[in-house]
Amino acid sequence: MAPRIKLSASLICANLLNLEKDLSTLRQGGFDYIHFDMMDGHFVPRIGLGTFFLRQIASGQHMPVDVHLMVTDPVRYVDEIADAGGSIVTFHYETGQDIYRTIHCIRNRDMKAGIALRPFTPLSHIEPFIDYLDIILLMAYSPGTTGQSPLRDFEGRVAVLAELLGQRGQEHIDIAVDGGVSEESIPKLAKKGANFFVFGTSGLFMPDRNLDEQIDRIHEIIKRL
Ligand code: S6P
Ligand code: MG
Repeated sequence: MAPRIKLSASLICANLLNLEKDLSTLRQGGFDYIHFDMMDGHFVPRIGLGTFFLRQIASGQHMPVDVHLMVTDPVRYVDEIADAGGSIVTFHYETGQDIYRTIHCIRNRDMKAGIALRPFTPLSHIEPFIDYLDIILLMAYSPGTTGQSPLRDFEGRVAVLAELLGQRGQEHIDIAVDGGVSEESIPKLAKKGANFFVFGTSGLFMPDRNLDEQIDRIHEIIKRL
């Protein structure tokens, strides 16, 4: 059976000055996760959120934290993330590191493990690892930034992955989409099989919209799926 819809809010897109209030609003508004983008300035050019910050966010007990590792050497950070209270860790296939070992390290620390993919990495590359994954995260555009245009026919890519999981009898694995998730894109992505939505500047943290109202809009859309 396909997993239920899950909502994750990308912390890097939030207004840090309103953080305490906004995290409570997200939790009360039924968000499932805080999406925590870690960037090392090497796998992607920017430097992003780190584990000191993760510990504070995770111990605030607002929501579980889904950590998206955009770093060259994921294994190096797994213990720190576990100690800091992370719940899900996705790392990029394109790191070229030992994928199976990385998954094993994450699961060994009782966290859920996922592979993330850049927009043009062939889905066939992750086939050997599917049976060991809890989640697969598809990036709609190159990782490391926010507010970019999604890949043309990103929905088509989601459909191919959903079909692949179906063929393998692994429909329970979450299909996460990250980048450009909006009121307009959710129905199209969900129809093709995405169930885990990472929200950033396109659909949640919007300067001209009130967060509570935007969460209500998201729920309205999800109700109609
Ligand atoms: C991108 C990062 C994402 C973004 C978020 C942006 O490098 O992994 O998690 O924070 O997806 O969303 P949006 O709506 O601004 O494209
Ligand atoms: Mg991300």
